[in-house]
Amino acid sequence: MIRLWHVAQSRSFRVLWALEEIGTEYELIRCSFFDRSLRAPEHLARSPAGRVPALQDGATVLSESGAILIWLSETRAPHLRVAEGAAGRAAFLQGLHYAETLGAHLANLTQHYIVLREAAMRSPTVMRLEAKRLENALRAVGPGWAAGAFTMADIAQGYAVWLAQRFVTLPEAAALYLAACERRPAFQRALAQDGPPEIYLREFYPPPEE
Ligand SMILES: N[C@@H](CCC(=O)N[C@@H](CS)C(=O)NCC(=O)O)C(=O)O
Repeated sequence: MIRLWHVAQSRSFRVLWALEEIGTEYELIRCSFFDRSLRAPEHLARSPAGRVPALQDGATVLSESGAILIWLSETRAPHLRVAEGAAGRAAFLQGLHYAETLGAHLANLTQHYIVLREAAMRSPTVMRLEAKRLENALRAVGPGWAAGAFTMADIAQGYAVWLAQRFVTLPEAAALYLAACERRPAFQRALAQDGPPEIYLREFYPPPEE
């Protein structure tokens, strides 16, 4: 049985969505960023940095969302990956890892808007810069799937685009891409499982004025 440690709206949504795409049984363990449970020794044994996602699959434990997506595709869902040597492999790898280019900006914006609660701690310059850089990076996404057909690369990227809409106006191709992700029944099932939001409580976080 697969067990997934998850915080609503976080990167563990990628894994939740992937599990719904695969249609396999799993146990969802909902956690919170705000109750120190991710710093408990038993969670640190699963995730050395005290983060989510963490996944247990039999004797295997993983705590990197990209690695988990690949693991799940290799063990259960070959249709959600592009195998080594197959056409589209480079685009698959590019899409999977490009999600981290988007993710770096999203992490910085999340630090500024959510984690740094007092205005004096934040840098309006960095907030504007990160929003601009995110918007520019999003121009490389969509409207089609990263590797031609839908794969784990789209789960990695799709989550980033879904989150990005809280910080920037999506470029047209990225907006079409997100709409295609949202039309997937597995995405909707994952959303229904996600749990009450506790990180992003606003629909949109505008950049500070100059
Ligand atoms: N590279 C990791 C990053 C995991 C990560 O940073 N997760 C965040 C949620 S999006 C987290 O658990 N943060 C809690 C913390 O930093 O204390 C992945 O992609 O899985």
